[in-house]
Amino acid sequence: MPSAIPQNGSALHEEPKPWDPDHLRTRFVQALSEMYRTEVPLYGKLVDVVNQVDTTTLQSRGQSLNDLPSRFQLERHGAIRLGTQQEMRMISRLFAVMGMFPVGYYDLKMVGFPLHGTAFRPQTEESLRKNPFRVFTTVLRPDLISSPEVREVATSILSTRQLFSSRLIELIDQAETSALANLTAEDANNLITESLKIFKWHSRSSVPLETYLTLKKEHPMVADIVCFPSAHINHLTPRTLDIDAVQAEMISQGLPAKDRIEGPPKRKCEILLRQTSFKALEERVTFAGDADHTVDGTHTARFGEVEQRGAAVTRKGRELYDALLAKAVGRSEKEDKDSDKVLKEVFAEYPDDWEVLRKEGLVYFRYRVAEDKVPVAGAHKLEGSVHMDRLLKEGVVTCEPITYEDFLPFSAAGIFTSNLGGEKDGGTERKLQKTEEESKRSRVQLEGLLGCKIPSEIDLYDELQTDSVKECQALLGLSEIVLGA
Ligand code: OOG
Ligand code: NI
Repeated sequence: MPSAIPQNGSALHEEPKPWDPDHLRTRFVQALSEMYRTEVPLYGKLVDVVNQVDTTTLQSRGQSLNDLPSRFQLERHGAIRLGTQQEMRMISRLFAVMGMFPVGYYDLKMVGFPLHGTAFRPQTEESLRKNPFRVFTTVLRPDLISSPEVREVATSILSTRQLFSSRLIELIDQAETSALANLTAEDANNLITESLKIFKWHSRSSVPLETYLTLKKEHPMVADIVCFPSAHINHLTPRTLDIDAVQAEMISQGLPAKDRIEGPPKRKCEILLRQTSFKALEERVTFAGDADHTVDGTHTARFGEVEQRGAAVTRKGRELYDALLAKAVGRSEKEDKDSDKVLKEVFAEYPDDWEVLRKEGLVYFRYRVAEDKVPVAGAHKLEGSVHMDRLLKEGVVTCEPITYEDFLPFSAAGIFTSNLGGEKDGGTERKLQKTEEESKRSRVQLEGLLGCKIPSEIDLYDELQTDSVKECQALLGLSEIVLGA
């Protein structure tokens, strides 16, 4: 069985067109990462730690960074928090130009935040292979602001904010309506430059300190969203091969690391997503004062994160993950024991062998006809309906786990919470309650804001797996390949 570590799939391709969405996305991430490194030098240090850890990890396997697929080294995610439906609509139009579309709904109300969440990301296998960059995007839910006065203040400030320059809007309009071939390389450059303005940090708040403090008292996220002229990127997250080593290294180099790694415990067969971060910095901000005066203050929002990605799990696999996580959270609260120890104990129940995970239908796999096996399929006396297990056993087909491209709401809440400023990890209650009806209503609300349906991430993985089985079927000339029992 393969490991979750991607194999080198380098493909030679021609010079990309300036308006190719995958190419634009890659240019955008590179520019964003450079900007954020300048704004938050500690993020640059984190990237260096990740490179150092990955190099050592690869050396121990007799490999080097060049052996990783190109997507791995480009790989990042970022996060932004928006204020209004108009902002959400415009960002989804911009991200679409870069080949990123909303996937998955994250009900953050369930974990104590007045926000809807989704991830804008590429959806096709090819786009993901080129560059899987994704943006965890949240939008304020004014209906969840408990004080009517605060709600009024927040919505009125946001109603006049203009995140998108007129040049950017013009370019998005053009990209949507005209043939992309008519857009020049210079237009593409402008799109990147104008986009960066949305995500740039402003150390000058657009409101007086008093307003900031009122909003912050309601919820620190409300202040972060409402009080600034941009939707500053609040973190960027490189992917690593060994998150435990990065966590240890952050601590030994004196970075203000989060107390613990979110997600499943360390396993042989990595699943889903494990994340940690260095905590948000307290930064100097000036607030509007009387007449020409400004007032000094601080704001805590921006941090650096790191992630280790494993395999995408099926619905059954996700249910097991959620159930074990809930059990671990319950037990560590009751027993007041080291929560990582409890997590490890509880997760012993989650199979940790690729073949078992596959046979039990817990993880999604990408199936492929072994390169040298296409012409000899006949020699294997394969016809009609054949079970996948046989094809794998005879080496006619190979498989590898599909990488998880998304996020986890409970982990996200842990990341949010440790970056609110001044609180310990887990300072805000993180409940794992099942309120499916309510979540469904919230999802529909966000779909209304976006003006489109949000596909479930699990359906997309299911489709990728099914398509790969169909591809094998066609190549081998079989009428059916049976998966599962
Ligand atoms: C987003 C936090 C969630 C993740 O990786 O789970 C997140 C935010 O702080 O805005 O980025
Ligand atoms: Ni993140």
